[in-house]
Amino acid sequence: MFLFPLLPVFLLSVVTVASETKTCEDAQKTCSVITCGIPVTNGTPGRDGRDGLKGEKGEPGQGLRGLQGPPGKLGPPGNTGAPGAPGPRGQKGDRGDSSAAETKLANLEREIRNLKSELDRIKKLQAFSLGKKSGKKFYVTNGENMPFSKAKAWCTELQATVAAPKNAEENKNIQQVARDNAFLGITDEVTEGQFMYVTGGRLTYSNWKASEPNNYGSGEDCVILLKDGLWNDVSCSSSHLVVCEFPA
Ligand SMILES: [Ca+2]
Ligand SMILES: [Ca+2]
Repeated sequence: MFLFPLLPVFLLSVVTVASETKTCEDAQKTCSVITCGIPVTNGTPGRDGRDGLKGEKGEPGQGLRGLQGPPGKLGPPGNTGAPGAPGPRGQKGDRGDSSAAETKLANLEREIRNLKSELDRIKKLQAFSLGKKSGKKFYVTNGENMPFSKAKAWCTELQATVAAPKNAEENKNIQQVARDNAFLGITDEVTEGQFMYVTGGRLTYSNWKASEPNNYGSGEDCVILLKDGLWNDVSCSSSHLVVCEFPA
């Protein structure tokens, strides 16, 4: 009841304010808020309004893009990867030439067997032609006369030695092969008067002719087998038959 009489005044004020507000809104189109606020003399400043709704995202800026920088440093090498799976098995290769080598070897072996056989046959033929007995030394001459040094060289080249009889039988065999004066592998070149085998060792058998050895003239250090089987010391530089001796 107390407020009732004031209602018209209040309503009037509201109308007035509304009227003023409308006028201000119209005025805002052409003037500033401050200008509009001036006529309101009795109002108090409103409280700060709430934040408005979030605006739409703006357009990207139009600034100039910077130049591309230089490439960065090479990074450190990565870790070694795990080994890959084994590849597929390859095709079988061609057959090696071992078979060819084996064939060649077999041919060589056959050739050697043939050569050995041929050599044995020739040895037997020669032994037969010279009347060689099995298990006995083998004597060979080429029928030429030469100094003792040359005779020695010939026998050495044949991997033999100058014939040197160790007993009467061998002496006879050499005599039969030579059929003429032939050097024996015996000298006293090292110590005068002391005859030795050229292969080493003192004589174990001798068949000197009477009055020999006599070291005649300027000296005789070599020995020859005479046609009758007796021995004589002669000069080593004189020439006589060479008879080479091969082991039994
Ligand atoms: Ca002598
Ligand atoms: Ca003599």
